[in-house]
Amino acid sequence: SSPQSLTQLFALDSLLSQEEIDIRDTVRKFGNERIRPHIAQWFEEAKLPARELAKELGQLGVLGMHLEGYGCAGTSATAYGLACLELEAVDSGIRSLVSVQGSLAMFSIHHWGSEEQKQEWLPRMAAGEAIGCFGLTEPDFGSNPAGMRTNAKRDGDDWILNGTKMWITNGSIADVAVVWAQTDLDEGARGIRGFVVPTDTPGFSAPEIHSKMSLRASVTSELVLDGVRLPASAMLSKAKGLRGPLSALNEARFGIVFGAIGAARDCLETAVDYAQSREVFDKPLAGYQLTQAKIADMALEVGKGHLLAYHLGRIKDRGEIAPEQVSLGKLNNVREAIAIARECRTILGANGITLEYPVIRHANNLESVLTYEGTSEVHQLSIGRALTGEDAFR
Ligand code: TGC
Ligand code: FAD
Repeated sequence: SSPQSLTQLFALDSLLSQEEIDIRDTVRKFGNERIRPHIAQWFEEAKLPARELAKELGQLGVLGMHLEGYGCAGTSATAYGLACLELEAVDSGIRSLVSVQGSLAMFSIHHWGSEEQKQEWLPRMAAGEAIGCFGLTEPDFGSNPAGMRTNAKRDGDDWILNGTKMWITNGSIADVAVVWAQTDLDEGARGIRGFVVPTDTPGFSAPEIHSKMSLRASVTSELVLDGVRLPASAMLSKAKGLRGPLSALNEARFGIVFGAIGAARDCLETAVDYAQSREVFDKPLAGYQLTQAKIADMALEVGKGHLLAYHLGRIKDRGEIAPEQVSLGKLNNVREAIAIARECRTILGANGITLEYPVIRHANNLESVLTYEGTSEVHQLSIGRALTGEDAFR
């Protein structure tokens, strides 16, 4: 009988509106036509034409697409998730570019910034004419940002920032950095505040991190803040304490719930296609029960991952999503995606280790996705805390 797609098998489109399907299809077409033909080369050479791509992604309308006003499209959260899914089906690095721009940098300015900050940055960022980055992690503080050492001290009305941020996506290509720093405005982590830092400010530099074996089609950098002087107006005055950056993380993590499933789908489609044409012991690999068991089990997880993402999308669209619910999606979908990528690699045999197929690229990328935006252990602890009432982080 003729094979069905996973979307047909799970009747996934019946859960989406026509508008959501149209947005999904538009982003899929862009990904397949504009990015897919080049992505293996960009990954191999670790070179992403990010400035050019940002403008095209801006024209596509996906930068800050779920934000209202200031040139943003104002779509549903589910539509934003679907865009992430289609972009990550091509490469996690492209989804990262969009996540960091829209959900971390733009969201922080949109949610916590002054009217002047919004007017100055958001329209250009939505158009992809200005690129943003988000500096929370430090060399010694990743999972526990409360311990950050980067600090902002008053000098008259100005702020002087000193410190180092690490593993910052888009850092070296950014026009603006949202930097989180400890101040003496309050005690401990409650004193953490956000600053909007134009990257041409004296004292700011962003050396690129090289030799990554994962997310090679993505720019990752260190941010060095050496006496960066900013006016009082540079602070994100509405964000107080860790709630500021963690609220932005909820947005980006939500996109990853969808995105990771895109990478898994691409691996599964590649493996099914390969198994149908590859002959072993005189018949197609797809005709063996062991292969079909792998395919069926992976299809279950990809299908369930979609259902979980769509469900969380609906909860978020009602404005009711809790951080631990985002943790459920991020933990499950990234963990399953990485397992699927590895299983698909076995189906491709030796061909699976080359960049001729997307599978090993997705598998390697997903190692970063498992770690960033809260490691799987952080999300386990967040779910554990929600279910037991006990905080096991410390
Ligand atoms: P805790 O005491 O639990 O909370 C401190 C304050 O924050 C509030 N809060 C949240 N608010 C919004 N969303 C959340 N998810 C929140 N979680 C906590 C909380 O209510 C409290 O507010 P207030 O007003 O009472 O002060 O904080 P904690 O120090 O115990 O930390 C909790 C923990 C470990 C979960 C948190 O630190 C964490 O999530 N750590 C992981 C760090 C992380 O995910 N970093 C990601 C950096 S960005 C990145 O990776 C980009 S990758 C590129 C891409 O996205 O593509
Ligand atoms: P650590 O926090 O040192 O964790 C090491 C291990 O210890 C992990 O397995 C972790 O789960 C475990 N662990 C930690 N705490 C506990 C605990 N309480 N109990 C049990 N186990 C625990 N950050 C940004 O701010 N902005 C960005 O744009 C950004 N982009 C990134 C891009 C890439 C490609 C990568 C790889 C990272 C990026 N990050 C970014 C950083 C990322 O968020 C951190 O790497 C992540 O939060 C984990 O921090 P860490 O690497 O310091 O690991």
